[in-house]
Amino acid sequence: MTPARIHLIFARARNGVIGRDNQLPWHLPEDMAFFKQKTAGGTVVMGRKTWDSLPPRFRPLPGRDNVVVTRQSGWQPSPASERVHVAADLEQALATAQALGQPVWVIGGAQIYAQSLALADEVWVTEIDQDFDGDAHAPVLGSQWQEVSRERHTSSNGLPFAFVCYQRQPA
Ligand code: FOL
Repeated sequence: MTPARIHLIFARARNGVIGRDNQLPWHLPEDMAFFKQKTAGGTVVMGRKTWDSLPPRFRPLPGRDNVVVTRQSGWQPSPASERVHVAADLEQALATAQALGQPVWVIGGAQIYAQSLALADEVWVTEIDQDFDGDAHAPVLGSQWQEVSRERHTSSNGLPFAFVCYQRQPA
């Protein structure tokens, strides 16, 4: 069996910010809809802080298997759910995710993105054309990453952004 492809997905401000105080710094419903549509039917892999940041009514993210990475040995998701798996590190999380046989989406946060980029095939970035204050930053995509598509939009609140797909160049 060929392992499922690993995708990263995040939204970032012009200055690289992805989060502030464990929340998204912006309100961008069009991007949330895009995130939901992209990850639907797949497996989402996230760090424990990202799990904590999800709105309780969307925890676990519905219609997707959820894998949470934490070093805390006794950690259990609340609410308990058949569709939540707990992993002790990223390697174990990706093994668990790949065994489910669906597309794998790494959904953050900053620590998990930084660790998983080297293992990813494709990265979907919502690039927001404005700087935001924050304390969590996107990983930097090196020159091996090539932009393969870009779709420009303006949100209902006037914020310009683009859905951009990057693929790793074959070595
Ligand atoms: N990727 C992108 N492109 N944008 C994001 O905002 C984003 N956020 C995270 C990871 N990757 C991202 C992590 N943070 C929800 C909330 C925060 C979050 C991820 C998801 C969430 O509530 N999602 C619901 C949709 C809610 C709605 O429709 O308003 C879901 O079902 O996916």
